Amino acid sequence: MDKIEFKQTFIERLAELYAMEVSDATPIELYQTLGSIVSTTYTKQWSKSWQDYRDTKQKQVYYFSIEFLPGKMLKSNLLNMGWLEIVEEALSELGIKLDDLIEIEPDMALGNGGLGRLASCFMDSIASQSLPGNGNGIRYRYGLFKQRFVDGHQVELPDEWLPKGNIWEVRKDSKAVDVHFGGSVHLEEHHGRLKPVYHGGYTVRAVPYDTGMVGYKNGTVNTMRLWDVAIPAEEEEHYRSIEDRRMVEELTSVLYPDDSNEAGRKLRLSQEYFFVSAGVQSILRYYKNLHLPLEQISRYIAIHINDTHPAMCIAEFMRLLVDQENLKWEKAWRLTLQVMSYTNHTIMAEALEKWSIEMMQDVCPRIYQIIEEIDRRFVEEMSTFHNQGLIQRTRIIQDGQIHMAHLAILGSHSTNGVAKIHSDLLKNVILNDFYVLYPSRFNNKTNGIAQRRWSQLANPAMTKVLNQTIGDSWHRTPTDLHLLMNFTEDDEVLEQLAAAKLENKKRLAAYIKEHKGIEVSPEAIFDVQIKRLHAYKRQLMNLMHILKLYFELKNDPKRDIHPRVFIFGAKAAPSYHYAKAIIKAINETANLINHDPDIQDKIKVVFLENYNVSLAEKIIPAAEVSEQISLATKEASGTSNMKLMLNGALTIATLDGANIEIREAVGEENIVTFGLTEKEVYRYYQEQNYRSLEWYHNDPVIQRILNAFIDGTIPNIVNEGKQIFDSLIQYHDEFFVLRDFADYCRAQEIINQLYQDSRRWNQISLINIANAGIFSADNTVERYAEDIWQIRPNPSSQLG
Ligand code: DL6
Repeated sequence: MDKIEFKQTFIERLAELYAMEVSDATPIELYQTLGSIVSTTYTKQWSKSWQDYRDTKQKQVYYFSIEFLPGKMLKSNLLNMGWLEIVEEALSELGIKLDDLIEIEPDMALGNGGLGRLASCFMDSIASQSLPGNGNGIRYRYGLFKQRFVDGHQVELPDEWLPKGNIWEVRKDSKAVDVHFGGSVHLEEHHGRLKPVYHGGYTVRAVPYDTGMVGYKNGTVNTMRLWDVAIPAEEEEHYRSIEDRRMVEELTSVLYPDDSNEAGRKLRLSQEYFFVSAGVQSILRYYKNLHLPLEQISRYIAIHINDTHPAMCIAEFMRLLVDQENLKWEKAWRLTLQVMSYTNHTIMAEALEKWSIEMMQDVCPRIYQIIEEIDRRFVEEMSTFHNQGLIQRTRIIQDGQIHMAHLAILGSHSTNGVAKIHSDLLKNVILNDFYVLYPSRFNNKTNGIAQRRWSQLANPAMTKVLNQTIGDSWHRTPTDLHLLMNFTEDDEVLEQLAAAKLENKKRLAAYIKEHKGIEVSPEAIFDVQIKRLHAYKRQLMNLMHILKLYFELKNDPKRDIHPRVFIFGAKAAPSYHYAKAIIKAINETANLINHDPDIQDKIKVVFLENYNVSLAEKIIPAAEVSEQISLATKEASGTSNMKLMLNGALTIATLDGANIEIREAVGEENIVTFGLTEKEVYRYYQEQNYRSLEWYHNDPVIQRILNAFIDGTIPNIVNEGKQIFDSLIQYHDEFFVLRDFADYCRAQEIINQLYQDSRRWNQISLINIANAGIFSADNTVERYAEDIWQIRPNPSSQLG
């Protein structure tokens, strides 16, 4: 569509939808009109992609994830359709600013952080690589809470994103399936086979809402299917009371209900079974419509289990094959293993899910029976070859608990970690027993990011320089960014990139002024830590370094440091009180420092509220320092490290997660590393000889800083300050903050020095951009497609 055609279509569509002219329409009406044109256009390609997959019976992958964090989709759809520039210009000729319409779109936040954003990056790249792939998740009515700060405390407000309208989704009642919960099940002999007989319980209807995942200029549009719940008309009589109805509605009401209590945990487990059962049933229905032998299903279908939340896919698939399709257990199990694969995203014990037997029996009794049988057969089979210790450690049911990671590993053909160090830790430490049993199942797939969103969409200023310098082949082939390495000595290019960065910094400075009332200088170093608030990510260490600088400047206002703005963005889980204490401490420190005239604006601290995908898109292009400072071994991969690097930030990093691969990519002189290594951390664990108290007593700098949390230096944090102080001293500093602190300060000083030499700094920035291509999710999903899912690009896509 050219500009004139688009303008004509826009005017006509606005008239059709609202009987209005452009001059009378509100931004919402204009946004809806644009959304309608975009979605009706790609709908043709959407059904074509789907028909291609079905008619040519291509193998498809279904990516099951309890979280998806797509953010806003209008601009990325426009980019992927190749329309962005034309639409921007055409709208401007009609007196409309595209950015104003984009502001209206809700930021779709059906996820907490890394895992959900990764799922959405993968959706983009799977479509962009013309791969037949679908998402499967939950259509939560409330997204992740909206974060507000009240007196420095995090307050959570509901994120009602749907009333504003979701122009991208299509409800498909004809594709609904029923999911049964509760009651009890016993087995009865029927024609020589044991069949389950269900008593009681209740049935809900799962209704899919499909959203098109538009590939990058390749005519492919895949599907992200999110399930909502409804009461089946024929079951109405069972849901008479408001209480009963509320129980059903709650199933898809909120993301991660509070699992600090029994009711919250039960709801969470019910959510997991709900989207698993709905998704697996609809896959099987599709497959049966292909009229292929069930025995061949793994040639056509792959199911991916994203973290353990969808691990019940394994038992649900077995249930359908055995109970419904009458397959023998052994054959069904073989097929299940071939179809399923699993990604582990964390080694943090608290995130490795376990459910009590009672709760699973209560929520989905037949699934429990199947898991019990999987476990029984595993123990029986292994007893011939392996020792009891190993079997007891790896079995699924232990001490009245069902270990979901064990189910995911034993019931799938592939288990992968998300960065080299993480995958190695899984093999050699965390899941070593499983690795001993099934070495060939383990592999690594380092994470990747949707690089077009994080460069072309988020950072047009940098994109323009790159396009002028190396052409635009990197849009489709991100490793072509490497061509930029030819310009490390080219002052003009270095200065153009620096000018783009400055432009982005000015924009962020204006945003900070508008939203926080804080004046920051675009000439200062913009130092960024953006990620969930968690003790292992050590936002606290960043805060301690800020306090160190503060005290030094108070002592010696002439101390030579380049002005720096420390920018934070992070949400803490609502029941994670320690993380909330750190938020409060950062906010109070910000207040203290930002208003202290002695500091002469040499340091500023800014905690931006409500960190989400849209805010990340504002912060990342302006960042110069990327804080990736988790305790080595604890961050599975990280992905903000990749996004920030792609935008030319220098990483200050521990040797953790994908930081290690970033160091390999850019070379040691273009990243600043510090801190304990994996080996050193494990040595401390083995020898149990880390005494944080000694580090406090022996280091006056640490002492001064920690005392500030409890002696009133940082105002208004009596309880939070004590909690933080105690975590480091009384509770032994679980994440070695004090141990790594001095080395972190050394690394920070290197950054301060490097910044003095602007040419060298600009070169480092360029080298980071040039080497970011390997972290494209296009690349990552290709590896999944070849090694794990065995799916191929659609031959009839425009790129296939
Ligand atoms: O793999 C995506 C992302 C990683 O980059 C992060 O390092 C990891 O923390 C995150 N894991 C999770 C799992 N839940 N927890 N905790 O979000 O996955």
